[in-house]
Amino acid sequence: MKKILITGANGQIGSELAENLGEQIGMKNIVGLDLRPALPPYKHAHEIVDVTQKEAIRHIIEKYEIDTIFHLASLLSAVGEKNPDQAWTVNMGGLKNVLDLARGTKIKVFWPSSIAVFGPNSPKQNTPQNTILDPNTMYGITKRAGELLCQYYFDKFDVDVRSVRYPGIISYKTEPGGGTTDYAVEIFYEAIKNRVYTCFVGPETRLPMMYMDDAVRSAIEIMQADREAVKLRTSYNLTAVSFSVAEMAAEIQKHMPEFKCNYKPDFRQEIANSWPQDIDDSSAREHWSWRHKYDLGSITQDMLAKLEKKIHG
Ligand code: VAH
Repeated sequence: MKKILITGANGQIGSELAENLGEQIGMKNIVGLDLRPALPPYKHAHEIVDVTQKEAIRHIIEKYEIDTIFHLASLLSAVGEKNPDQAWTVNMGGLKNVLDLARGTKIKVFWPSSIAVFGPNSPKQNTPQNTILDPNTMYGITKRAGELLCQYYFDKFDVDVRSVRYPGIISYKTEPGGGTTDYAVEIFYEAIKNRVYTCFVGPETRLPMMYMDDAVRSAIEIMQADREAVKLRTSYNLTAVSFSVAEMAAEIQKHMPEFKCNYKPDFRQEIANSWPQDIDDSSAREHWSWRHKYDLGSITQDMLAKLEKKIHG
């Protein structure tokens, strides 16, 4: 990976991936791409491009001699349910553009799928790599269709595209943008700001989660794995730890006894109910040695410490 393009560079994952990769290979070798101007502080090149415009992406690839693309630009689950047509256009059109541009080149592609590919009839516990996949959100449908597109481009055109099914991702640097798992970030911000949070899903809602440090490392590690080690070319189940909102609140109260979590479920409860409660990611652990580092305790400790500094200086 010498010259890296990150689409969705302003997003929750993109902004931290750019920083982490820039530290590894030099910021001069990182190009961010997004619909909006770069968010300060940034030190890499940044281009304002709509990923549904293939020729505009081609121009950036040629301009910077890109050899690796982390294609993160996407509408997430909650915002996708409010804008299903746009979710299809951006999520599927953007991915196909990137895969087409990689075709016939040596460009390697990383693309994040999601546990949203599972649906109401997928097993909820220890969800296996291969099982019923009946997503009932537009976001989940685009992620499952995207996985099949990645397999097709690998089989038919030898595009070296690699993918993981991310769980909910928790981070403090960039606020999340319209996902069902946003509650797992908002709860920390509200604990620091107001000592109280009203959660949009119920207390027993339990989903697979991952700290951003683990998420960024997983993307880099799968891209650095030997080609033969990446045996699955749809997408790998990936997780760190599962917990309920009530368990999160209790963990925060160990640091902040006065914290209170209230509950007012909205449309996102139904989305969360359709997803697994915990994931079997043994294929990722066996094929390319995936290992998570953060659990609920260390996530909570780091989030509260970092947000205290971010919010109160
Ligand atoms: C979302 N954060 O909530 C994303 C993720 C598993 C959830 O794909 O839409």
